Amino acid sequence: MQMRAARIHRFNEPLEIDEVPVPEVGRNQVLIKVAAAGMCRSDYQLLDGYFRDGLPVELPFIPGHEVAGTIAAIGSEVPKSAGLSEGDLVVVNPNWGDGTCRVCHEGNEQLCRNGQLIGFGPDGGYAEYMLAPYDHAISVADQPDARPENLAPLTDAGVTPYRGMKKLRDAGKLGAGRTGVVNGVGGLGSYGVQYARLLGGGATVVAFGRSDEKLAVATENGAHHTVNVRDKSVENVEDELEELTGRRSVDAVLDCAGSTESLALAAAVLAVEGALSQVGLMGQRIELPLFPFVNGEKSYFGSFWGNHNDLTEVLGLASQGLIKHNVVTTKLDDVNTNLEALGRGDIVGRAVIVFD
Ligand code: FEH
Ligand code: ZN
Repeated sequence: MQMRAARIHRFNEPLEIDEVPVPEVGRNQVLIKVAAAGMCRSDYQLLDGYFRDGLPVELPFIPGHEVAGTIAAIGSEVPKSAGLSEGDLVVVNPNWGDGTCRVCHEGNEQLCRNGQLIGFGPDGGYAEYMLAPYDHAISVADQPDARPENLAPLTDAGVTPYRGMKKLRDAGKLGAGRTGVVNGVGGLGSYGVQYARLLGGGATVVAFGRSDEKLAVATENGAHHTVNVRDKSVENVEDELEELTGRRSVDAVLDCAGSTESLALAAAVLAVEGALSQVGLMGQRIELPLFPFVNGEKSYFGSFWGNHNDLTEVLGLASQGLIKHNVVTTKLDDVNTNLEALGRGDIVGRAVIVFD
């Protein structure tokens, strides 16, 4: 059987929509009929060569690491105890560790140095079918009303800021009387704002962004205040913060952009004992002012994607109706137009490819 798949053949060139064989399910795998595949800025960066050294891939291959779909076939050695049946709606936990190292044993497969990330080597979800190890298919068959286009982005855009926000919460940087900023309100940040409210323990939530349209979404998602930081000096932003919150500094920042500018601003507005949790990955380097970080006992957390438990927690919140989805559906044929828009930062919310 053949399927349609958008594949990267060469860096910096449009993806090609090819007819390729549907992959055969291996003994410990499930074959998933993809219903929805989220489009991430990392896919644009994958194409432009950002990950060429860190995550070398063999071309051609199929990107797409945010996947929801139904089980089309189950491998011969998948145990009954996995509870998977053909036709079940599942999401794919996209990080496949080797299962043997310390971080895998801790449950942090996304940090495994011998691991694989779907859509960054193993073929991903920009196709009608894809394979996944059976223990990375998380059934949502108990949520029959859940829509695949809402579920798929939860596996990255949804879970990545969740893990980053948990680091701030667990470090005691949120809570009543404190201010938390979500810096960058694109695909990840629009969920980030919601977690600042859900996990913030009453913290005041401020969204920093560079587009009024995206900031309006942040307000709908629960931000108490927004600051459009485009072309503003640190002093201008501090003035606005003071007007909005009564303070010129903040206690926690979840940086969902990762650009040189976003990091510089985050570091500049961080109060004594503040913490910066970094999930965005636009730039190349982290530059933090050393003395203020040392004598103000400020913390920096790198936070990468999410583990199985983070993802099931996010799915749990979504099933209780506690997460708002900001999704723009699209079709496989429009993949290149959407990738270009992602590169320009023009997508409000998450673009998700849906299949019939
Ligand atoms: C995926 C692979 C490599 C770097 C970053 C990403 C993100 O999309 C995950 O947050
Ligand atoms: Zn991603």
